[in-house]
Amino acid sequence: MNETRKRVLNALNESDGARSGPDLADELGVSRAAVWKQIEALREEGFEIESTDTGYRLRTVPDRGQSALELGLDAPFTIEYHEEIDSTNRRARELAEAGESDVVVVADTQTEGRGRLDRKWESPPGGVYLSILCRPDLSPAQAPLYTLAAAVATTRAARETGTDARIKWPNDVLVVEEDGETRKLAGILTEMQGETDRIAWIAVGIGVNLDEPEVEGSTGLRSHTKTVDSTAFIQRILEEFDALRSDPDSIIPAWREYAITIGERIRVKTEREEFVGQAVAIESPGTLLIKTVGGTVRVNAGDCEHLRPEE
Ligand code: BT5
Repeated sequence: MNETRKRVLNALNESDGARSGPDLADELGVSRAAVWKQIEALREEGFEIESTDTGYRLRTVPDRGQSALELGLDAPFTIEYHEEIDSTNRRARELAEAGESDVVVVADTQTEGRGRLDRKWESPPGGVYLSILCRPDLSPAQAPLYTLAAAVATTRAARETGTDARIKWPNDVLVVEEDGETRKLAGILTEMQGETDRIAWIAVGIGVNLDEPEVEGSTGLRSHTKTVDSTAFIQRILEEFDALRSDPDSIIPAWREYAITIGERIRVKTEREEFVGQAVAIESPGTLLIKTVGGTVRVNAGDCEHLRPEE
């Protein structure tokens, strides 16, 4: 958000009464015209700002949008908001190539939402689609940690709304229904550009269903909880993600807390191989250990299917 706009909005938001234009201009060290311009811009974004005899008063905040997302966000990200975009990950890559960092691209709907391996991510309007672009001081081999961090952050934010969200290795956030079936609530797609010993940039894409999409085996947050404030929900994901990235040692223990994969009989398909066995552990940076008849194998990436014990 424009820095002056952000400060005008914060000042209005923190004030109990109305704030006069000259007063705001003095406090922020900008011209009255600049304050007025930002008030108009905020109104265009959907903020209801009343003009009274004593000045401006903030009445309501819009449900979505860049300023609403940045207001009160306790994480050092700039938001780029789109009502519609092809893919937030595609846009994050473009921003990365332009040298940006710590930007989150958020969209209300995507026309070409992507899953892993060129799969499609259904992105109807009113869902949560975001990509966090950052430049961590990590080696490319440690990148999976960020996927796990995103899964933990999403799971925690979903659990705060009252949904019993869990994680399936490596990147699915699921809800275990009463009949024992699992349904996919969110997916994560991490893309990056690596140098030999350091990540140049990483874009962590997170898609969360609010309403249930027309995809078999999927669910939405609103099927489990009556009201979801999508702006607050996105902010909680970003705040949790930021806390986890600043303490990378906390990521794997947090992931284990919510994971349903460990101890399960699973089938994992990697690009070239397929393993069936029992998931016994996860190791940094996200390697799954599977006990198979031929011995214990370690896999870093793949599609994981939970099997019934007798299969
Ligand atoms: C994922 O892939 O789960 C990663 C999804 C990442 C989406 C986000 S949205 C913001 C950012 N921008 C993007 O363009 N992408 C990211 P994967 O594990 O490959 O799962 C894909 C499979 O999930 C599909 O083949 C479908 O079977 C299923 N699926 C598609 N849309 C879904 C949805 N909305 N909800 C649940 N399942 C879905």
